[in-house]
Amino acid sequence: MPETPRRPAGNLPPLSLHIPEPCYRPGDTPDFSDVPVPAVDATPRPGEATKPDAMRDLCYGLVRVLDFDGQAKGPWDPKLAPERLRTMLRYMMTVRAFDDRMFRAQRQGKTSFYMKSTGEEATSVASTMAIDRADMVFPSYRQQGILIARDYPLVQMMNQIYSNRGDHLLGRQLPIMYSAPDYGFFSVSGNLATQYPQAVGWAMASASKGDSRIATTWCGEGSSAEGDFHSALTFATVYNAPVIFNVVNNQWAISSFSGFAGGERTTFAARAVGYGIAGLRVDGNDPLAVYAATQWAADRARTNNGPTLIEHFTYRAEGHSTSDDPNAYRAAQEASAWPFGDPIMRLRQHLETLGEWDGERHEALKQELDDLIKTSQKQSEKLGILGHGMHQPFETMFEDVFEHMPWHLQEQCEQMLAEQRAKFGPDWKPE
Ligand SMILES: Cc1ncc(C[n+]2csc(CCOP(=O)(O)OP(=O)(O)O)c2C)c(N)n1
Repeated sequence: MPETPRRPAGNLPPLSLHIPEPCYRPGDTPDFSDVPVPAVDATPRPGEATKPDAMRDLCYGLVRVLDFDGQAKGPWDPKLAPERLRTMLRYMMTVRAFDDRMFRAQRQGKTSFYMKSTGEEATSVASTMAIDRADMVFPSYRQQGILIARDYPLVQMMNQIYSNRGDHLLGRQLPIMYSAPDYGFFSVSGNLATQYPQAVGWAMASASKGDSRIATTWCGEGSSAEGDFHSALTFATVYNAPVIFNVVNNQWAISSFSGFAGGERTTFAARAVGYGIAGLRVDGNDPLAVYAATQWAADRARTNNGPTLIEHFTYRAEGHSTSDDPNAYRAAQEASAWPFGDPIMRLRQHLETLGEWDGERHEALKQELDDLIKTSQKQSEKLGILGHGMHQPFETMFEDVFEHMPWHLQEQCEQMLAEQRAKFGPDWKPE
């Protein structure tokens, strides 16, 4: 066999790897002027049954509705009534007030952990308002806005955060990893992206039963590099599962910027192209755009036209969690320099532009919500906070896993009780 002629190795450059590096580090002045900001009416709205390959451009554009003067424009305007817009604003402001209060509670030592969603309130609240209450949601850990938009009791959220006597998860989940089956909210998992295949499985079951409910799921752009993300998309496209995949691209995965998940090469919405799934890229700080895109995807799923991947282009305005200090790895002014502003301020401005809101009402609502959160917190703290003894009774940690407690758990339970009696006296009894 004649050998295929090859370029002499001596003429080739040495192989090298590209190591992504964020544009700005602490001390730098961020400049986002190169982030494309398409006009509000520049992105067409295809019909909900459009084939994925006929709408690829939407993976590279940006669905927008609100311009920076607070006007709603273009084909994606969902034309919501002012009352509905005010409800959306109230939920988003509740999330922010809740986050601020619980962050402080962690700093005061009342809980071990908290995660804020500051700047991302629109992505969870507006999309929850665009689906049905009966639809099933498989969230990540930064979607407290879903529970709040489904009117989940704030005191119960706090009980979970404090792992106190009122925590119906019995202190077994990390704070903020809620589970609310009655609210169509699947248990939050600490293992990134596991909720993606679970959502697809649920959606497939819903379809195979001939039901009308759809599933939605969430992860960050960093988690889109997980294997689970990709197997979920494969199953969804193969079986045309009625599911909406939300990728919240908040630019950072703890201290890794989006480039480490592939963000330098293409958009996260474009992940959909390879799977033959519809993809939409949305301004995640524009609550009306988030609402409109979700409504589009929900209609598509409900009419058997298949799954949709929505990239919410946004910015994580604060630390990853209470265990993180973003000043160690990113420029301090990034959040304020973000070209798409703050989602709450944008909705407020829109309502004011419509003549349906004003500064006085805004301040009154803020005060009302702060009071509500404070009252809820007081109520929850009566049932205990971290380290004040009112946690779940110890022995419950051995219960509810097996129908009949196996011998080795019984043995461990007895050992624990013996240790408690040795410490507190022979009369000590579990409460
Ligand atoms: C399988 C797995 N790998 C790593 C981690 C540690 N971890 C927790 S959150 C996180 C960052 C995720 O970032 P992203 O998906 O962008 O979501 P965001 O926190 O920005 O909302 C990492 C690496 C984990 N919990 N699970």
